[in-house]
Amino acid sequence: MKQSILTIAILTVASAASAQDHAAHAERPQPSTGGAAATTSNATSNQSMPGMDMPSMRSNASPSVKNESASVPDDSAVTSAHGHMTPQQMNPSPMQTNTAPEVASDSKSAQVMGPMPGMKMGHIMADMDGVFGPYPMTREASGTSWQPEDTPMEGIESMNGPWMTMYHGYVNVAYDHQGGPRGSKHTFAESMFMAMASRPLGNGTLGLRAMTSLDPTIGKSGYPLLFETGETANGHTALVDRQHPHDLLMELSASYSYNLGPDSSVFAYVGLPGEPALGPPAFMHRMSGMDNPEAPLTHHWLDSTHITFGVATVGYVWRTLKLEASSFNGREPDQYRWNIETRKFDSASARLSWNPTPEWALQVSHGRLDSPEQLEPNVAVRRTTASASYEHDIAGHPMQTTLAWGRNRHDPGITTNGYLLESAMHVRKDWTVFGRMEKVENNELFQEGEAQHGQVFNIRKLSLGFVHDFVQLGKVKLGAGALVSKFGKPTALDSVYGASPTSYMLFFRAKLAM
Ligand SMILES: [Cu+2]
Repeated sequence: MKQSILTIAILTVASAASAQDHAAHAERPQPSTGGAAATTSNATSNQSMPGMDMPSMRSNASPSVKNESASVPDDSAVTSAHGHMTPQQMNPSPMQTNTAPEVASDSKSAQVMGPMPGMKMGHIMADMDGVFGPYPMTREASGTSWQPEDTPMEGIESMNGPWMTMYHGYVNVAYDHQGGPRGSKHTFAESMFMAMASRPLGNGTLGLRAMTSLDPTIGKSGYPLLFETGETANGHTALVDRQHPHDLLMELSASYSYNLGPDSSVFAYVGLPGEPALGPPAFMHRMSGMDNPEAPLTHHWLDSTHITFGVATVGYVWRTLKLEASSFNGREPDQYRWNIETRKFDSASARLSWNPTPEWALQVSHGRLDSPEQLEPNVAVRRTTASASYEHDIAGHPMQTTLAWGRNRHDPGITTNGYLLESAMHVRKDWTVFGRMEKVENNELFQEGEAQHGQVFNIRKLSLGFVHDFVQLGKVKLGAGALVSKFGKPTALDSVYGASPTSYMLFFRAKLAM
């Protein structure tokens, strides 16, 4: 465990150091959007959840061009404080990268090319305005959360009249082996499919989003995952050492943002289900975590509210800051995974987000979940989270690291903390390596009636893995990957979990890609 922690620490420090190298950053590989088969490491790994505002389209053709233009003055346009262009300043040829990626790597020649009507939008998207305000849409992640703007994008995008649509999705077929006496084996498929649409409306942007999952096919008790707890399979006993499946419907939401000025907006977001303003972006939507097919142990300390059945959020954006508040149904989904649940809005949260530079996304948030657990309806949870995500390149390879802390204060009851450090790096075109280190104070490892029920145990977990996308068929990339996990725990648990259990997963992945 110590060696592994050292490895991750070295990796993080090395990447932070290398990110200081601005030259390397500017040489980030260009997104190539010329056709289904033309993909780059930049284009393959991330899922932002953008919407797009055509009239505020900015001139730069890609995130990397954007970075270059900071040092190469662009006399064709006067950009605003955070790099946006007004509609009048908009370069008439934003489509050029779609046909000539090699030309697009030279921002000057890109700017003199003519428009290519009818071309796919491709990674122009990366420079569109967000759904919730006038900032780069690459800042937007799950729900109304923010990620670093420099996060590379992927997804299948297109324009239909004033509507911009975007699709993301994947299916992981995994063989899961959790070690030790409490472990077990299971083969299952987990999946997510998301469709987004947005259009300008008045002085703002209308956004719609739908997200579904075929996770209910895994079965009510989900898949084996040592030390994972939360939710229930039968309505009587808690799920322990298993990750619950997600519901068929993970999000059905609508939003409207109104621009108050060139760099500020107000917005409203409603979802059934949806994600309240609490925590960092959900694990399957942040680049640092999305390639890992396992749910984090910290899920119920950080981002478990991402599939809330009933939420309304209002927010205010000013430049790099966002302040938002949500009212929502705090109850976690029940064991019936195919339906929509409704319940009164009994919970509330607030979040302050700050993206000081394109590399960083910071947030602090607090919420009161009135009665989150079906099995403990009289217990409320006050959840506090803080997180920092850092996006950077190492010699042209995008890497994202997230550090997060969450605290659940049970009322009545005890207070527990969860910590997460995770990184993912695209080491080569179509290769991703990832690592996740967590520590949680878990008091739910034993069922009612068992001697150690309610006791708090310090659990640590380290996972390392990779995924390789080995072929692309049309808009579907096929990949294969593996990860292995080791655990740290008090010796008091040795008789239950074994002295040193090892878990691993082997998985095939199909995902939508440009
Ligand atoms: Cu979840």
